[in-house]
Amino acid sequence: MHQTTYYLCQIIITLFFFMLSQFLRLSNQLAIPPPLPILPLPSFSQLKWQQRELIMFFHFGVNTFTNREWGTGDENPAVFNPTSLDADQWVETAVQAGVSHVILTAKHHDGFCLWPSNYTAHSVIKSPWKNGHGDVVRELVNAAKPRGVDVGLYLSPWDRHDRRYGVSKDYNEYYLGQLQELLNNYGSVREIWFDGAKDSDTPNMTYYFSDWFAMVKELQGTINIFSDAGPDVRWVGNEQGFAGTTCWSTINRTSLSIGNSSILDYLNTGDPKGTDWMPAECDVSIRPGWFWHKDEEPKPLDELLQTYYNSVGRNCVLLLNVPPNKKGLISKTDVSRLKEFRHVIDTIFSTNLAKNCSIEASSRRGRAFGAKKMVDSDHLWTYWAPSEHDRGPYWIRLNATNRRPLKFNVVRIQEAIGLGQRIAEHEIYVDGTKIGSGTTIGYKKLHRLEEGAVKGKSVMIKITATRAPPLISSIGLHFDPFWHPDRD
Ligand code: FUL
Repeated sequence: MHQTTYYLCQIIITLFFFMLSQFLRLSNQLAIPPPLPILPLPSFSQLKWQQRELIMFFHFGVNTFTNREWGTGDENPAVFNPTSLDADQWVETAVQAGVSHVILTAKHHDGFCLWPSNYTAHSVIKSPWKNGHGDVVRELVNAAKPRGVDVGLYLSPWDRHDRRYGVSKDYNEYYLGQLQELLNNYGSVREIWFDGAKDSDTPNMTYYFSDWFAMVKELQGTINIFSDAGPDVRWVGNEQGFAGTTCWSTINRTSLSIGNSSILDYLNTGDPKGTDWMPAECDVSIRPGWFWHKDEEPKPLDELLQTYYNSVGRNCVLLLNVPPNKKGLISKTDVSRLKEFRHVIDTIFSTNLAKNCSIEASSRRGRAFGAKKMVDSDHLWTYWAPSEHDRGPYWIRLNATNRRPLKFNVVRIQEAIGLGQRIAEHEIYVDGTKIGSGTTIGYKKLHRLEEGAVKGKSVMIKITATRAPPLISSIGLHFDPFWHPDRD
């Protein structure tokens, strides 16, 4: 062969191999895309809502001054006269409790409006507070905004004052007018609460829910509508603040209606076959009543903490009511109980023993979906995913990396719910012994271990039933010093 041709061949061959190796390197570097979602999925606003975990409710109105829970509607607006209302103090209390969203009863069943509505005189306009120039909704919004706290409003459908109640068209016009006032004039409103309560001798009323919901979505693009039947957030089915041990964020909306007591269990557990994403909100009061009463005290810390486990720890958001008192302030006892509450939650969850463990899993989808993703700081969009060939049971194992055993009494598991809720059954083993089991996980599952503190060198979570391959975004092993199972 001619020497020049020989060199040319050499160059071409070298170039070929060089390009091949570059191609292989590049194709190796390309990330494997995320797995397909399993429908239904949360909306942007539902995801944001879920991540808040804790929302604060403010029940405030004429009942605060009359010592009632349900006003009659005949109250004289003059009774509403807080001596030193300070919405800054309410919001500050919320912030210190780690809350980024508060909801106010703009109107409760008594019909008294905390804002100067144009469509009724039964409001702050007739109150001596600020000589009739006050507006509690405005004060709350003004206090919340600069602190980055979002606002929601409760507008009771049942109205015991207004004479239009019982005349469907007239009342629905009135109600829609009030919705427009609240959703047009106070900036961004993140949740609207449609309560289903009314007593049995109330006149029959057809609420035009479709009109209400359409109007709400038109006026506030990022709002979540709460009611017994959603459409964005569903009631959990009780007012003690607990979800079912099985709790799906999915449900069939067509099986739901507002004020229907036969669906309480369904609301409590959701439905793995549900075609609608509609997570549950657990409403409960820090005190026995929803409104402030001078003879009531905040509940003990233990009870609040158990409520947290039974709501946030069961894939829900806890809507904790903290009622302002007659002065228009959150009472000192409640402020300090909330501080304790936040302190214990932070104490329990600030240390995660899983972070110091080595982690293995039954398989992985690719490097971007490795087991380590379960102990990074992102609790939603980075996650472990098994290989497509893994048919389960899926498992994850945490091994202590030094000689000391792990000591914990809480196991936290979180699914990457942005791609749907998947897990239906799981088990927990320590050094080969089964120490717990459960059903759904969802955004967050907290297992407070029945036996109390457990010590071991290896913890395995086995996922035994799923709607689709599991995607786990976070795992935690925690120690809860306030958990004394023997005491109960
Ligand atoms: C219930 C109402 O009747 C209570 O007064 C309270 O507002 C609670 C949150 O919802 O249905």
